[in-house]
Amino acid sequence: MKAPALTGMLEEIRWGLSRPQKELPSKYFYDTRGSELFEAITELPEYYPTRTETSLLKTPVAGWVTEMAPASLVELGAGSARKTRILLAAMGHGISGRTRQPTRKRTYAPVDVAGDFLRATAESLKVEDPSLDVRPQVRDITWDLDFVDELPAPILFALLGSTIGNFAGEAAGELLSNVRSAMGENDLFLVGADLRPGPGKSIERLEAAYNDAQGVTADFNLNMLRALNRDAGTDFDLTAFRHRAFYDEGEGRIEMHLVAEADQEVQVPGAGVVQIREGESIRTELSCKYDRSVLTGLFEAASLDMVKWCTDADGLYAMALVSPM
Ligand code: SAH
Ligand code: AVI
Repeated sequence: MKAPALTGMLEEIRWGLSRPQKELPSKYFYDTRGSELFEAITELPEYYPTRTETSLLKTPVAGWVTEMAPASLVELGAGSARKTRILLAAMGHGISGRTRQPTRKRTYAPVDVAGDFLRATAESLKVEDPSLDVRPQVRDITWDLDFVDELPAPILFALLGSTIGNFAGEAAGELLSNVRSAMGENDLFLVGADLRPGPGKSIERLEAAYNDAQGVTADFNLNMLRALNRDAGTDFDLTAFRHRAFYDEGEGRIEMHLVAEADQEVQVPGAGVVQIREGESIRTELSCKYDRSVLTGLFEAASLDMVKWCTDADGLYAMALVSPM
């Protein structure tokens, strides 16, 4: 198992660093330290998406879920599954009054590339609720989701935290189509999405969420180089790069980069030395922002129909529930 994974990783790194705009896949942020840094980001005053999504999950999304009464929840890119507790509780209604125990058997299949972090998440959920059947899947969410055939139906699929935004252009469509292929006719899919600037959301507020005053996002960004040095055998000098994040209004997305502060030579196993000039950057993440019509178009292209939609009062963030067409 290990060798093909490393080969795939090195191929992605070599390909990304050979592009005119050097890039690295954002999934490599999430080793255990990266997953912990992301958790710290979600608590920053500037990072509004997690707080806003939590509030929308409580109202109205929990009501949608209770109405659907899914038997299983498949969460793509689950991370710590902190907000997921709201969905699991909504799946358990009715709760039997005396014992407060959920009356229905529920299965939860969190999917994530961050294996150790995912297993820890699964363990703590089992301790919190021994009646929950937890089946963690350590895998890339763009791979075939055939494991869902084993799960009790109907299934609610969920992609929270605006993780859809980290799949830009065709990749977003491919991810949605991948989920669509795994869905049965009574299944539903819940997607959280960060919105584009508007009357209640300035570009400054959006950019601040990726340039926090404490520098946690900068550490998260640089941590990718540490993870690659350890797991892929590269020798990036972490002290020679600085964090940069900005909103591209034309593309409707945040871009995160690591900018070289001096000329660099980086060893990439199998590709020799990669030269990076002073001032040149490696793009480590795209975080696409949406509006209702762009999202509807993406869903329709994947044969998904939007059945519910909500945003907070300021128009920061949206949740969409979609069904197979
Ligand atoms: N859903 C959580 C975590 C979001 S962070 C929340 O809303 O707060 C994004 C998560 O997706 C991380 O846990 C990361 O490890 C995972 N992830 C990113 N790319 C992935 C991929 N291609 N396949 C599987 N998991 C991925
Ligand atoms: C997980 N993902 C949706 C986050 C985002 O906002 O794009 C990752 C992140 N990058 C920087 N801060 C948070």
